Amino acid sequence: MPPTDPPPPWLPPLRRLAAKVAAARHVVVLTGAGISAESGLATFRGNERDMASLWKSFDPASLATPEAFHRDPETVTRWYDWRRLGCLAAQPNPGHTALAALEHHLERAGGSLTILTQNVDRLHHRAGSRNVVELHGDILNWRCTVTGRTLTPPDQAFERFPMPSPFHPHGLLRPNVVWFGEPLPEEALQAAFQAANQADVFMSVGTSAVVQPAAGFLQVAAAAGAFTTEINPQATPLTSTVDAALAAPAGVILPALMAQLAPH
Ligand code: BJW
Repeated sequence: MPPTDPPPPWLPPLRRLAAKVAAARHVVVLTGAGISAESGLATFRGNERDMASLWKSFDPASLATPEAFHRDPETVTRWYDWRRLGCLAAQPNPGHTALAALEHHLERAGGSLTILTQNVDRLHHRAGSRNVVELHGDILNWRCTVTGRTLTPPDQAFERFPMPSPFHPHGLLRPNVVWFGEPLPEEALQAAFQAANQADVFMSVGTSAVVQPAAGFLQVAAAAGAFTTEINPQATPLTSTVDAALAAPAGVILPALMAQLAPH
């Protein structure tokens, strides 16, 4: 008999998670930049060795705030337009696809999957997920700073920086994202609290869990009795609090979870 590799350390917690998901009615997944890292999009604070973290070259406080936009709209607009084009060029990866499959799997059994995403890249939608709550908005649509009306810019780069708004003579276009110090969209916030309170299983996937209020939803779910889990190669403030921590990439664990639930 040829020697076999030892099972990965995440297999026992994965089996526990699969058993909980199989028995669950409502599953909620909070996602962060890490789930899109395997699509080639840089994270904000991750310390991946093979890709530049967005925040390594730019201080977040200097770009992701309304004050930064008002102080230097050209730099902020250029940075977001560059990222917008990167998101359009990226493709969903096996982690996104597995979550879309999990939604179908749970719905066929009368249950539900809700994705609470901090990501603005729309890759969950493009993978086929339907029940997606965008906590921090999206980068593909932009809105007028005066009227709030949104539009979808063309697939190529903006030609002028910053973009004047077509909706108001004194307005600028800004990305339809949530910056530090801005409130999350009320509808998204309410949907997130409701989903977290009803969750039987809550998974935190690919987020450093340092940005509030998103990072707090896992505790809301735990207080309401949910089984909690984290999928992240690196430890976060949530790691020691969850029922099962799986220290591996989302693109490995989520397809493996689907394989446990629906083996072919
Ligand atoms: C992998 C992987 C692989 C890699 N597989 N994993 C309470 C206490 C303290 C402060 C606050 C508080 N409440 C509010 C605040 C202030 C602030 C805040 O949280 N600050 C903290 C940083 C201290 N929060 C806010 O300001 C929020 N607004 C608010 O609360 O408003 C209240 C209000 C009410 C009424 C009136 C006015 C105000 C808004 C937060 C907005 C966040 N915006 C950003 C930018 C969005 C636009 C853009 O994309 O540019 O959102 S910041 C940035 O961080 C972005 C992300 O969504 C967010 C979270 O980052 P994420 O996704 O976790 O990424 P990383 O890079 O941090 O982590 C990646 C992880 O993936 C790593 O752990 C890797 O290990 C892992 N990983 N490969 C799995 N293959």
